[in-house]
Amino acid sequence: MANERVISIFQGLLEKTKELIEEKQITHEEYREFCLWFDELGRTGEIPLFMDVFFETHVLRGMYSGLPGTEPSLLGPYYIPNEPGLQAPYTLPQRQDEKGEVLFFTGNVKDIDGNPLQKADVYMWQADADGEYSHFADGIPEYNLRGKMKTDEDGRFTVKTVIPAPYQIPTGGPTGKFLTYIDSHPYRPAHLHFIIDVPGHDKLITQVFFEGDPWLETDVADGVRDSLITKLEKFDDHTKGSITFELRPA
Ligand code: MBD
Ligand code: FE
Repeated sequence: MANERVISIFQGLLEKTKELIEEKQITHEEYREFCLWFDELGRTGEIPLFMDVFFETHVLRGMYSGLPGTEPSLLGPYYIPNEPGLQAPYTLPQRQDEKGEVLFFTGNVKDIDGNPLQKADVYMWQADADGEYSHFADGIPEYNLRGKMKTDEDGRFTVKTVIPAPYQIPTGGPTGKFLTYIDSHPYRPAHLHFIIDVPGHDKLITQVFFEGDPWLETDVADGVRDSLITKLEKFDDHTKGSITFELRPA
């Protein structure tokens, strides 16, 4: 990043913060309390969580508003690189007794003119049926419910997984405490995470949500976009869902 840009952004941040402190006449006691809370945010490792919950959506709105193609959504704090490459027919790595309803999810990857994009790299990760992510909760195997796939000759992939539960921000930590202070609930609607990467196109980082989820309207991280909501179809022993991803030219 150019030095001037760093300077201009950091100066803006400082100016607005200083102004706010004086405008709200923040008390010395409030200031001291904030310092302790901020320190706790760092010590508990929740800075990435707090940032993505409160600010990432605004970065995306600034970058992508009005552009054609599938809307990006939050990368969030829980992506882990080097996920296992899976072989078709795809099943996300899961425990033998993995809880939750079986979901067959199909993604159709296209360019903005509707042409299928073959051999796109598709990275997927999600919470389990308890709303927990592997690598961030105890007792879940490495790379559980995480994997890398490729689209077929029709620009499509289908993966067998389980329906994730809505995600709850840990309520005991500083981010959860902050949500209590501001009278906000700690939930994100259930979602699947995707990164779709194919040469010649803008890498798409997005999420897919499910119609009828109780937290769609009030997602604490404000990551929901209408075009990213899919309607699940229930069958006797499984559920199906699908969405079309349209990638912009690079
Ligand atoms: C999540 O699972 C998530 O996707 C985001 C953006 C923030 C917090 C938790
Ligand atoms: Fe998530």
